[in-house]
Amino acid sequence: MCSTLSTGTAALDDAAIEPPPRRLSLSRLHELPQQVRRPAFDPAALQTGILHLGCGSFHRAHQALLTQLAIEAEHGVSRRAAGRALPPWGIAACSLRSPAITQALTAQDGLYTVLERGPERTGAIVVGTLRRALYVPENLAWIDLAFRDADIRIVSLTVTAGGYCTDAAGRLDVQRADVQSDLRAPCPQTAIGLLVRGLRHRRDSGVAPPVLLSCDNLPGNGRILRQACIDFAALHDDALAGWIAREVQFPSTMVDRIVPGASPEDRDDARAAHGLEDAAPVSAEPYHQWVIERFDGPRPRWDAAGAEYVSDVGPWEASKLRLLNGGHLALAWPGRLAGCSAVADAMAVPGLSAFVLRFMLDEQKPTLPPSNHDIDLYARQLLARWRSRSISHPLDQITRDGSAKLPARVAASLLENRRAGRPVPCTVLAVAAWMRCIAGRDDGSRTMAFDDELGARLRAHVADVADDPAALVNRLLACREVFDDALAHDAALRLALKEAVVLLQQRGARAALPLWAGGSTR
Ligand code: CS2
Repeated sequence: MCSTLSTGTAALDDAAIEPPPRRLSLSRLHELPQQVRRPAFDPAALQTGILHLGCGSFHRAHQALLTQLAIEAEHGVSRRAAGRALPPWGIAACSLRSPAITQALTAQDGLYTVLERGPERTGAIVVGTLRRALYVPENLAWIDLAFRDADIRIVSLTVTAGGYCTDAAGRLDVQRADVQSDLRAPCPQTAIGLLVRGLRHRRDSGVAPPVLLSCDNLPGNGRILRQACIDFAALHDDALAGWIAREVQFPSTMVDRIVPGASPEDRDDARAAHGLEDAAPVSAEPYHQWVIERFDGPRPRWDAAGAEYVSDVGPWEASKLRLLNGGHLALAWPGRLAGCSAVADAMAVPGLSAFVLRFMLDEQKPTLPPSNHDIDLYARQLLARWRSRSISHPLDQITRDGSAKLPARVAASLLENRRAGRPVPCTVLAVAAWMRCIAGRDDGSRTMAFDDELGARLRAHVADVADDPAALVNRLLACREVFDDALAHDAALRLALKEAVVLLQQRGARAALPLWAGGSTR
Protein backbone atom coordinates (compact mmCIF):
# COMPACT_ATOMS: atom_id res chain seq x y z
CA MET A 1 0.00 0.00 0.00
CA CYS A 2 2.69 2.34 1.12
CA SER A 3 4.96 1.69 -1.85
CA THR A 4 2.07 2.17 -4.28
CA LEU A 5 1.38 5.56 -2.79
CA SER A 6 4.95 6.69 -2.87
CA THR A 7 5.39 5.52 -6.49
CA GLY A 8 2.31 7.50 -7.41
CA THR A 9 3.64 10.62 -5.74
CA ALA A 10 7.00 10.31 -7.47
CA ALA A 11 5.28 10.00 -10.84
CA LEU A 12 3.28 13.14 -10.12
CA ASP A 13 6.38 15.02 -9.07
CA ASP A 14 8.22 13.93 -12.24
CA ALA A 15 5.33 15.07 -14.38
CA ALA A 16 5.30 18.39 -12.56
CA ILE A 17 8.98 19.13 -13.19
CA GLU A 18 9.39 17.58 -16.65
CA PRO A 19 9.59 20.34 -19.28
CA PRO A 20 7.42 19.97 -22.40
CA PRO A 21 9.20 18.15 -25.24
CA ARG A 22 11.33 20.43 -27.37
CA ARG A 23 10.03 19.53 -30.79
CA LEU A 24 11.76 20.06 -34.10
CA SER A 25 10.19 23.14 -35.73
CA LEU A 26 11.01 26.11 -37.93
CA SER A 27 11.54 28.32 -34.90
CA ARG A 28 14.16 25.90 -33.55
CA LEU A 29 16.14 25.39 -36.76
CA HIS A 30 18.77 27.84 -35.53
CA GLU A 31 19.30 25.68 -32.44
CA LEU A 32 20.57 22.70 -34.44
CA PRO A 33 24.18 21.87 -33.69
CA GLN A 34 26.80 22.51 -36.35
CA GLN A 35 27.21 18.86 -37.36
CA VAL A 36 23.52 18.49 -38.29
CA ARG A 37 22.84 19.62 -41.84
CA ARG A 38 19.75 21.72 -42.27
CA PRO A 39 18.22 23.48 -45.31
CA ALA A 40 20.53 26.20 -46.59
CA PHE A 41 17.41 28.27 -47.31
CA ASP A 42 14.39 29.37 -45.35
CA PRO A 43 11.82 26.57 -45.76
CA ALA A 44 9.00 28.99 -44.88
CA ALA A 45 9.86 31.01 -48.00
CA LEU A 46 9.59 28.00 -50.31
CA GLN A 47 6.76 28.08 -52.82
CA THR A 48 5.03 24.75 -53.47
CA GLY A 49 5.58 23.34 -56.98
CA ILE A 50 5.24 19.60 -56.37
CA LEU A 51 2.23 17.66 -55.18
CA HIS A 52 3.27 14.22 -53.96
CA LEU A 53 1.03 11.24 -53.24
CA GLY A 54 2.44 9.01 -50.50
CA CYS A 55 4.12 10.39 -47.43
CA GLY A 56 6.11 7.31 -46.43
CA SER A 57 9.70 6.81 -45.36
CA PHE A 58 11.00 6.22 -48.88
CA HIS A 59 9.73 9.54 -50.22
CA ARG A 60 11.14 11.39 -47.23
CA ALA A 61 14.57 9.74 -47.49
CA HIS A 62 14.79 10.03 -51.28
CA GLN A 63 12.86 12.56 -53.38
CA ALA A 64 12.16 15.09 -50.62
CA LEU A 65 15.83 15.09 -49.54
CA LEU A 66 17.15 15.22 -53.12
CA THR A 67 14.79 18.11 -53.80
CA GLN A 68 16.39 19.97 -50.90
CA LEU A 69 19.85 19.29 -52.32
CA ALA A 70 18.66 20.38 -55.78
CA ILE A 71 17.25 23.66 -54.44
CA GLU A 72 20.49 24.31 -52.59
CA ALA A 73 22.56 23.56 -55.69
CA GLU A 74 20.45 25.85 -57.86
CA HIS A 75 20.06 28.63 -55.35
CA GLY A 76 23.60 28.56 -54.04
CA VAL A 77 24.31 27.68 -50.45
CA SER A 78 26.16 30.89 -49.64
CA ARG A 79 25.39 34.59 -49.27
CA ARG A 80 25.60 34.88 -53.05
CA ALA A 81 22.03 33.64 -53.02
CA ALA A 82 20.75 36.55 -50.96
CA GLY A 83 18.02 38.36 -52.79
CA ARG A 84 17.62 35.69 -55.46
CA ALA A 85 14.23 33.96 -55.54
CA LEU A 86 14.18 30.40 -54.25
CA PRO A 87 13.50 27.74 -56.89
CA PRO A 88 9.78 27.00 -56.38
CA TRP A 89 10.02 23.33 -55.49
CA GLY A 90 8.39 22.94 -52.11
CA ILE A 91 6.37 19.74 -51.78
CA ALA A 92 2.81 19.19 -50.56
CA ALA A 93 2.77 15.51 -49.57
CA CYS A 94 -0.58 13.72 -49.36
CA SER A 95 -1.37 10.52 -47.53
CA LEU A 96 -4.35 8.46 -48.63
CA ARG A 97 -3.96 5.86 -45.93
CA SER A 98 -3.58 7.35 -42.49
CA PRO A 99 -3.42 10.75 -40.83
CA ALA A 100 -0.72 9.66 -38.34
CA ILE A 101 2.30 10.70 -40.40
CA THR A 102 0.74 13.89 -41.75
CA GLN A 103 -0.22 14.96 -38.21
CA ALA A 104 3.29 14.24 -36.94
CA LEU A 105 4.86 16.24 -39.77
CA THR A 106 2.41 19.12 -39.48
CA ALA A 107 3.17 19.42 -35.76
CA GLN A 108 6.82 20.03 -36.63
CA ASP A 109 6.28 22.40 -39.58
CA GLY A 110 6.98 19.61 -42.11
CA LEU A 111 10.56 19.22 -40.85
CA TYR A 112 12.08 15.81 -40.14
CA THR A 113 15.49 14.16 -39.85
CA VAL A 114 17.15 11.77 -42.29
CA LEU A 115 19.67 9.57 -40.50
CA GLU A 116 22.23 8.43 -43.04
CA ARG A 117 23.71 5.31 -41.47
CA GLY A 118 27.15 4.61 -42.88
CA PRO A 119 29.85 2.20 -41.70
CA GLU A 120 31.81 4.90 -39.90
CA ARG A 121 29.17 7.33 -38.75
CA THR A 122 25.52 8.29 -38.86
CA GLY A 123 24.97 11.69 -40.45
CA ALA A 124 21.84 13.67 -39.60
CA ILE A 125 20.16 15.98 -42.13
CA VAL A 126 17.05 17.99 -41.36
CA VAL A 127 14.85 18.27 -44.43
CA GLY A 128 12.63 21.29 -45.05
CA THR A 129 11.07 20.72 -48.47
CA LEU A 130 7.76 19.28 -47.21
CA ARG A 131 5.77 22.46 -46.91
CA ARG A 132 2.48 20.70 -46.27
CA ALA A 133 1.51 17.20 -45.18
CA LEU A 134 -2.13 16.44 -45.94
CA TYR A 135 -4.40 13.54 -45.12
CA VAL A 136 -6.48 13.30 -48.29
CA PRO A 137 -9.99 12.76 -46.82
CA GLU A 138 -9.58 15.90 -44.69
CA ASN A 139 -8.01 18.08 -47.38
CA LEU A 140 -9.75 17.24 -50.61
CA ALA A 141 -10.79 20.83 -51.33
CA TRP A 142 -7.18 22.04 -50.92
CA ILE A 143 -5.94 19.26 -53.21
CA ASP A 144 -8.55 20.11 -55.86
CA LEU A 145 -7.37 23.72 -55.79
CA ALA A 146 -3.74 22.62 -56.03
CA PHE A 147 -4.54 20.70 -59.20
CA ARG A 148 -6.02 23.90 -60.68
CA ASP A 149 -2.92 25.87 -59.71
CA ALA A 150 -0.49 26.50 -62.60
CA ASP A 151 2.38 26.65 -60.08
CA ILE A 152 2.00 22.92 -59.40
CA ARG A 153 4.22 21.65 -62.20
CA ILE A 154 4.92 18.13 -61.01
CA VAL A 155 2.69 15.53 -59.37
CA SER A 156 4.77 12.60 -58.11
CA LEU A 157 3.89 9.30 -56.48
CA THR A 158 5.24 6.66 -54.11
CA VAL A 159 2.18 4.52 -53.50
CA THR A 160 3.72 1.00 -53.96
CA ALA A 161 2.88 -1.33 -56.84
CA GLY A 162 -0.60 -2.14 -55.46
CA GLY A 163 -1.47 1.58 -55.53
CA TYR A 164 -1.62 1.54 -59.34
CA CYS A 165 -4.70 -0.72 -59.26
CA THR A 166 -3.54 -2.66 -62.31
CA ASP A 167 -4.04 -6.29 -63.28
CA ALA A 168 -1.38 -8.70 -64.57
CA ALA A 169 -1.67 -7.19 -68.07
CA GLY A 170 -0.96 -3.68 -66.74
CA ARG A 171 -4.52 -2.39 -67.25
CA LEU A 172 -6.72 -0.83 -64.58
CA ASP A 173 -8.38 -3.58 -62.54
CA VAL A 174 -11.94 -2.27 -62.61
CA GLN A 175 -13.17 -5.14 -60.43
CA ARG A 176 -11.24 -3.88 -57.42
CA ALA A 177 -13.51 -2.69 -54.64
CA ASP A 178 -11.55 0.54 -54.14
CA VAL A 179 -11.68 1.35 -57.86
CA GLN A 180 -15.43 0.69 -57.89
CA SER A 181 -15.84 2.90 -54.84
CA ASP A 182 -13.89 5.71 -56.52
CA LEU A 183 -16.41 5.73 -59.36
CA ARG A 184 -19.19 6.58 -56.90
CA ALA A 185 -17.91 7.93 -53.58
CA PRO A 186 -17.12 11.65 -53.23
CA CYS A 187 -13.62 11.07 -51.80
CA PRO A 188 -11.17 8.91 -53.77
CA GLN A 189 -9.59 5.97 -51.97
CA THR A 190 -7.04 5.24 -54.68
CA ALA A 191 -4.16 7.30 -56.01
CA ILE A 192 -5.45 6.75 -59.54
CA GLY A 193 -8.94 8.02 -58.63
CA LEU A 194 -7.40 11.07 -56.96
CA LEU A 195 -5.11 11.81 -59.92
CA VAL A 196 -7.88 11.56 -62.49
CA ARG A 197 -10.12 13.78 -60.40
CA GLY A 198 -7.26 16.30 -60.17
CA LEU A 199 -6.52 16.11 -63.89
CA ARG A 200 -10.17 16.83 -64.63
CA HIS A 201 -9.89 20.01 -62.54
CA ARG A 202 -6.71 20.92 -64.39
CA ARG A 203 -8.25 20.44 -67.81
CA ASP A 204 -11.35 22.40 -66.81
CA SER A 205 -9.23 25.28 -65.56
CA GLY A 206 -7.49 25.53 -68.94
CA VAL A 207 -4.01 25.38 -67.42
CA ALA A 208 -1.25 23.23 -68.95
CA PRO A 209 -1.10 19.87 -67.15
CA PRO A 210 1.52 18.94 -64.55
CA VAL A 211 4.06 16.22 -65.28
CA LEU A 212 3.13 12.96 -63.55
CA LEU A 213 6.19 11.32 -62.07
CA SER A 214 5.96 7.76 -60.78
CA CYS A 215 8.64 6.84 -58.21
CA ASP A 216 7.60 3.24 -57.51
CA ASN A 217 9.43 0.00 -58.27
CA LEU A 218 7.50 -1.14 -61.32
CA PRO A 219 8.81 -1.95 -64.79
CA GLY A 220 7.89 1.02 -67.03
CA ASN A 221 6.29 2.84 -64.09
CA GLY A 222 5.44 5.93 -66.19
CA ARG A 223 3.77 3.82 -68.87
CA ILE A 224 1.77 1.89 -66.25
CA LEU A 225 0.64 5.09 -64.53
CA ARG A 226 -0.39 6.60 -67.86
CA GLN A 227 -2.47 3.56 -68.81
CA ALA A 228 -4.12 3.35 -65.38
CA CYS A 229 -5.11 7.05 -65.54
CA ILE A 230 -6.44 6.76 -69.08
CA ASP A 231 -8.40 3.58 -68.24
CA PHE A 232 -9.89 5.18 -65.13
CA ALA A 233 -10.86 8.39 -66.93
CA ALA A 234 -12.42 6.40 -69.79
CA LEU A 235 -14.84 4.79 -67.32
CA HIS A 236 -16.76 8.04 -67.08
CA ASP A 237 -15.29 10.67 -69.42
CA ASP A 238 -13.84 9.70 -72.81
CA ALA A 239 -12.85 13.28 -73.61
CA LEU A 240 -10.82 13.46 -70.40
CA ALA A 241 -9.14 10.14 -71.24
CA GLY A 242 -8.21 11.60 -74.65
CA TRP A 243 -6.88 14.82 -73.07
CA ILE A 244 -4.71 12.82 -70.65
CA ALA A 245 -3.38 10.65 -73.49
CA ARG A 246 -2.52 13.73 -75.61
CA GLU A 247 -1.41 16.31 -73.10
CA VAL A 248 0.10 14.71 -70.00
CA GLN A 249 3.72 13.54 -69.74
CA PHE A 250 4.41 10.41 -67.69
CA PRO A 251 8.20 9.97 -67.56
CA SER A 252 9.45 6.70 -66.09
CA THR A 253 11.97 6.74 -63.28
CA MET A 254 14.23 4.32 -61.46
CA VAL A 255 14.55 5.03 -57.74
CA ASP A 256 17.00 3.38 -55.39
CA ARG A 257 17.80 3.72 -51.72
CA ILE A 258 17.46 1.17 -48.95
CA VAL A 259 15.14 2.71 -46.38
CA PRO A 260 14.08 0.49 -43.47
CA GLY A 261 10.68 1.21 -41.95
CA ALA A 262 10.55 3.53 -38.94
CA SER A 263 11.91 2.17 -35.66
CA PRO A 264 11.99 3.60 -32.10
CA GLU A 265 15.81 3.86 -32.34
CA ASP A 266 15.38 6.43 -35.10
CA ARG A 267 13.68 8.84 -32.69
CA ASP A 268 16.36 8.23 -30.06
CA ASP A 269 19.13 8.79 -32.57
CA ALA A 270 17.52 11.94 -33.97
CA ARG A 271 17.22 13.29 -30.43
CA ALA A 272 20.83 12.37 -29.73
CA ALA A 273 21.93 14.14 -32.92
CA HIS A 274 20.16 17.46 -32.36
CA GLY A 275 18.53 17.41 -28.95
CA LEU A 276 15.01 17.88 -30.34
CA GLU A 277 12.02 15.54 -30.54
CA ASP A 278 11.27 14.32 -34.06
CA ALA A 279 8.23 12.07 -34.48
CA ALA A 280 8.94 11.36 -38.16
CA PRO A 281 12.65 10.60 -38.64
CA VAL A 282 13.84 8.14 -41.30
CA SER A 283 16.93 5.96 -41.54
CA ALA A 284 18.62 5.24 -44.84
CA GLU A 285 21.80 3.79 -46.25
CA PRO A 286 24.20 6.49 -47.53
CA TYR A 287 23.74 5.32 -51.13
CA HIS A 288 21.02 6.74 -53.38
CA GLN A 289 20.29 6.71 -57.08
CA TRP A 290 17.58 8.27 -59.20
CA VAL A 291 17.33 7.98 -62.98
CA ILE A 292 14.57 10.02 -64.62
CA GLU A 293 13.34 9.97 -68.20
CA ARG A 294 13.77 13.45 -69.68
CA PHE A 295 10.60 15.50 -69.88
CA ASP A 296 9.61 18.96 -71.05
CA GLY A 297 8.95 21.79 -68.67
CA PRO A 298 10.45 23.20 -65.50
CA ARG A 299 11.93 20.76 -63.01
CA PRO A 300 14.18 20.86 -59.98
CA ARG A 301 17.92 20.54 -60.57
CA TRP A 302 17.73 16.96 -59.32
CA ASP A 303 20.72 16.25 -61.57
CA ALA A 304 22.80 18.58 -59.39
CA ALA A 305 21.79 16.38 -56.44
CA GLY A 306 23.06 13.17 -58.03
CA ALA A 307 20.06 12.17 -60.17
CA GLU A 308 20.41 11.53 -63.90
CA TYR A 309 18.06 12.64 -66.67
CA VAL A 310 18.23 10.07 -69.52
CA SER A 311 16.30 9.29 -72.70
CA ASP A 312 15.57 5.65 -71.80
CA VAL A 313 15.28 4.47 -68.20
CA GLY A 314 14.63 0.87 -69.30
CA PRO A 315 18.10 -0.64 -68.69
CA TRP A 316 18.42 0.96 -65.22
CA GLU A 317 14.94 -0.10 -64.28
CA ALA A 318 15.46 -3.69 -65.43
CA SER A 319 18.73 -4.19 -63.57
CA LYS A 320 17.38 -2.54 -60.43
CA LEU A 321 14.15 -4.54 -60.39
CA ARG A 322 15.63 -7.87 -61.31
CA LEU A 323 18.92 -7.73 -59.41
CA LEU A 324 18.20 -5.56 -56.39
CA ASN A 325 14.49 -6.14 -55.81
CA GLY A 326 14.50 -9.71 -57.23
CA GLY A 327 17.71 -10.46 -55.30
CA HIS A 328 16.09 -9.11 -52.14
CA LEU A 329 13.23 -11.60 -52.54
CA ALA A 330 15.61 -14.48 -53.30
CA LEU A 331 17.41 -13.60 -50.08
CA ALA A 332 14.38 -12.86 -47.93
CA TRP A 333 12.31 -16.03 -48.39
CA PRO A 334 15.11 -18.54 -47.64
CA GLY A 335 16.39 -16.14 -44.97
CA ARG A 336 13.03 -16.10 -43.21
CA LEU A 337 12.76 -19.90 -43.43
CA ALA A 338 16.19 -20.06 -41.78
CA GLY A 339 14.86 -17.93 -38.92
CA CYS A 340 16.71 -14.69 -39.77
CA SER A 341 14.99 -11.37 -39.29
CA ALA A 342 17.22 -8.84 -41.07
CA VAL A 343 19.00 -8.69 -44.43
CA ALA A 344 22.50 -8.59 -42.91
CA ASP A 345 21.70 -11.71 -40.83
CA ALA A 346 20.53 -13.57 -43.94
CA MET A 347 23.72 -12.54 -45.75
CA ALA A 348 25.70 -14.25 -42.97
CA VAL A 349 23.95 -17.62 -43.45
CA PRO A 350 26.57 -19.86 -45.10
CA GLY A 351 25.81 -20.28 -48.77
CA LEU A 352 23.06 -17.64 -48.95
CA SER A 353 25.11 -14.77 -50.37
CA ALA A 354 26.77 -17.12 -52.91
CA PHE A 355 23.31 -18.34 -53.86
CA VAL A 356 21.96 -14.81 -54.38
CA LEU A 357 25.03 -13.79 -56.38
CA ARG A 358 24.51 -16.78 -58.63
CA PHE A 359 20.81 -15.97 -58.92
CA MET A 360 21.69 -12.43 -60.04
CA LEU A 361 24.56 -13.19 -62.40
CA ASP A 362 23.58 -16.54 -63.93
CA GLU A 363 19.82 -16.18 -64.04
CA GLN A 364 18.75 -12.53 -63.86
CA LYS A 365 21.60 -10.94 -65.83
CA PRO A 366 20.93 -12.89 -69.09
CA THR A 367 17.41 -11.44 -69.15
CA LEU A 368 18.49 -7.77 -69.01
CA PRO A 369 18.27 -5.55 -72.08
CA PRO A 370 21.60 -4.78 -73.75
CA SER A 371 23.41 -1.82 -72.19
CA ASN A 372 26.90 -0.75 -71.30
CA HIS A 373 26.19 -1.14 -67.56
CA ASP A 374 28.70 -3.21 -65.60
CA ILE A 375 26.23 -5.71 -64.17
CA ASP A 376 28.87 -7.83 -62.42
CA LEU A 377 30.11 -4.80 -60.54
CA TYR A 378 26.54 -3.77 -59.72
CA ALA A 379 25.77 -7.24 -58.30
CA ARG A 380 28.87 -7.20 -56.10
CA GLN A 381 28.06 -3.70 -54.88
CA LEU A 382 24.61 -4.96 -53.94
CA LEU A 383 26.14 -7.71 -51.81
CA ALA A 384 28.19 -5.08 -49.98
CA ARG A 385 25.09 -2.92 -49.41
CA TRP A 386 23.14 -5.91 -48.06
CA ARG A 387 25.98 -6.95 -45.76
CA SER A 388 26.04 -3.55 -44.08
CA ARG A 389 25.21 -3.70 -40.38
CA SER A 390 24.92 0.07 -40.19
CA ILE A 391 21.24 -0.21 -41.04
CA SER A 392 18.88 -2.92 -39.92
CA HIS A 393 16.67 -3.82 -42.87
CA PRO A 394 13.94 -6.27 -41.76
CA LEU A 395 13.28 -9.22 -44.05
CA ASP A 396 9.57 -8.98 -43.36
CA GLN A 397 9.62 -5.51 -44.93
CA ILE A 398 10.83 -7.15 -48.15
CA THR A 399 8.37 -10.04 -47.99
CA ARG A 400 5.52 -7.58 -47.33
CA ASP A 401 3.22 -8.09 -50.28
CA GLY A 402 5.97 -10.33 -51.64
CA SER A 403 3.51 -12.46 -53.62
CA ALA A 404 2.49 -9.41 -55.64
CA LYS A 405 6.17 -8.43 -56.07
CA LEU A 406 7.11 -11.87 -57.40
CA PRO A 407 5.74 -11.56 -60.99
CA ALA A 408 7.81 -8.55 -62.14
CA ARG A 409 10.90 -9.26 -60.05
CA VAL A 410 11.27 -13.05 -60.40
CA ALA A 411 8.60 -14.77 -62.51
CA ALA A 412 9.12 -12.58 -65.61
CA SER A 413 12.78 -13.57 -65.89
CA LEU A 414 11.92 -17.18 -65.04
CA LEU A 415 9.63 -17.26 -68.07
CA GLU A 416 12.26 -15.67 -70.34
CA ASN A 417 14.89 -18.14 -69.17
CA ARG A 418 12.60 -21.13 -69.65
CA ARG A 419 11.75 -19.93 -73.17
CA ALA A 420 15.45 -19.51 -73.96
CA GLY A 421 16.25 -22.94 -72.49
CA ARG A 422 18.58 -21.49 -69.84
CA PRO A 423 18.99 -23.31 -66.50
CA VAL A 424 17.23 -21.71 -63.53
CA PRO A 425 18.22 -23.61 -60.35
CA CYS A 426 18.45 -20.55 -58.11
CA THR A 427 15.15 -19.10 -59.29
CA VAL A 428 13.54 -22.49 -58.63
CA LEU A 429 14.89 -22.56 -55.08
CA ALA A 430 13.80 -18.96 -54.45
CA VAL A 431 10.27 -19.69 -55.70
CA ALA A 432 10.19 -22.93 -53.68
CA ALA A 433 11.17 -20.92 -50.58
CA TRP A 434 8.28 -18.54 -51.29
CA MET A 435 5.98 -21.59 -51.51
CA ARG A 436 7.24 -22.85 -48.15
CA CYS A 437 6.62 -19.41 -46.65
CA ILE A 438 3.08 -19.48 -48.05
CA ALA A 439 2.65 -22.94 -46.49
CA GLY A 440 3.19 -21.13 -43.21
CA ARG A 441 6.00 -22.53 -41.03
CA ASP A 442 9.70 -21.77 -40.95
CA ASP A 443 12.43 -24.37 -40.50
CA GLY A 444 11.99 -24.26 -36.74
CA SER A 445 8.27 -25.04 -37.21
CA ARG A 446 7.36 -21.54 -36.04
CA THR A 447 4.26 -20.03 -37.65
CA MET A 448 5.42 -17.26 -39.96
CA ALA A 449 3.70 -13.91 -39.58
CA PHE A 450 2.91 -12.67 -43.03
CA ASP A 451 2.00 -9.17 -44.14
CA ASP A 452 1.06 -10.17 -47.67
CA GLU A 453 -2.49 -9.71 -48.89
CA LEU A 454 -2.30 -12.09 -51.85
CA GLY A 455 -0.06 -14.43 -49.83
CA ALA A 456 -2.68 -14.62 -47.07
CA ARG A 457 -5.33 -15.65 -49.59
CA LEU A 458 -2.96 -18.24 -51.02
CA ARG A 459 -2.11 -19.51 -47.54
CA ALA A 460 -5.79 -20.19 -46.90
CA HIS A 461 -6.06 -21.83 -50.32
CA VAL A 462 -3.22 -24.32 -49.60
CA ALA A 463 -3.91 -24.87 -45.89
CA ASP A 464 -5.00 -28.50 -46.40
CA VAL A 465 -1.92 -29.40 -48.51
CA ALA A 466 0.74 -27.37 -46.71
CA ASP A 467 2.82 -30.50 -46.01
CA ASP A 468 2.30 -32.15 -49.37
CA PRO A 469 4.98 -30.74 -51.75
CA ALA A 470 3.41 -31.94 -55.00
CA ALA A 471 -0.04 -30.58 -54.15
CA LEU A 472 1.42 -27.34 -52.76
CA VAL A 473 3.36 -26.71 -55.97
CA ASN A 474 0.36 -27.59 -58.15
CA ARG A 475 -1.97 -25.22 -56.36
CA LEU A 476 0.45 -22.31 -56.20
CA LEU A 477 1.69 -22.67 -59.76
CA ALA A 478 -1.93 -22.44 -60.87
CA CYS A 479 -2.26 -18.97 -59.32
CA ARG A 480 -2.69 -16.66 -62.32
CA GLU A 481 -1.97 -13.52 -60.29
CA VAL A 482 1.61 -14.81 -59.98
CA PHE A 483 2.41 -17.20 -62.85
CA ASP A 484 1.21 -16.93 -66.41
CA ASP A 485 -0.11 -19.83 -68.45
CA ALA A 486 3.24 -20.92 -69.88
CA LEU A 487 4.85 -21.29 -66.43
CA ALA A 488 1.75 -22.94 -64.99
CA HIS A 489 1.90 -25.62 -67.69
CA ASP A 490 5.67 -26.15 -67.60
CA ALA A 491 5.96 -29.78 -66.43
CA ALA A 492 9.76 -29.70 -65.97
CA LEU A 493 9.48 -26.57 -63.85
CA ARG A 494 6.74 -28.18 -61.78
CA LEU A 495 8.97 -31.17 -61.08
CA ALA A 496 12.00 -29.03 -60.21
CA LEU A 497 9.89 -26.93 -57.84
CA LYS A 498 8.57 -30.05 -56.16
CA GLU A 499 12.13 -31.36 -55.62
CA ALA A 500 13.18 -28.02 -54.19
CA VAL A 501 10.18 -27.86 -51.84
CA VAL A 502 10.94 -31.42 -50.66
CA LEU A 503 14.57 -30.49 -50.01
CA LEU A 504 13.61 -27.34 -48.09
CA GLN A 505 11.01 -29.23 -46.11
CA GLN A 506 13.31 -32.14 -45.21
CA ARG A 507 16.62 -30.34 -44.69
CA GLY A 508 15.69 -26.71 -43.99
CA ALA A 509 17.04 -23.71 -45.91
CA ARG A 510 20.46 -23.64 -44.20
CA ALA A 511 21.29 -27.20 -45.26
CA ALA A 512 19.50 -27.01 -48.60
CA LEU A 513 21.32 -23.93 -49.90
CA PRO A 514 24.85 -25.33 -50.24
CA LEU A 515 23.50 -28.60 -51.63
CA TRP A 516 21.36 -26.90 -54.21
CA ALA A 517 23.72 -24.11 -55.22
CA GLY A 518 26.59 -26.58 -55.52
CA GLY A 519 25.01 -29.35 -57.51
CA SER A 520 21.93 -28.60 -59.53
CA THR A 521 21.99 -27.41 -63.12
CA ARG A 522 18.30 -27.67 -63.83
C1 CS2 B 1 12.77 -3.84 -51.33
C2 CS2 B 1 12.85 -2.38 -51.75
O1 CS2 B 1 10.93 -4.04 -49.88
C3 CS2 B 1 11.35 -4.24 -51.03
O2 CS2 B 1 10.68 -4.76 -51.91
O3 CS2 B 1 13.29 -4.64 -52.34
O4 CS2 B 1 12.15 -1.54 -50.89
C4 CS2 B 1 14.30 -1.91 -51.87
O5 CS2 B 1 14.91 -1.84 -50.59
C5 CS2 B 1 14.38 -0.58 -52.55
O6 CS2 B 1 13.75 -0.66 -53.80
C6 CS2 B 1 15.83 -0.15 -52.71
O7 CS2 B 1 15.91 0.91 -53.59
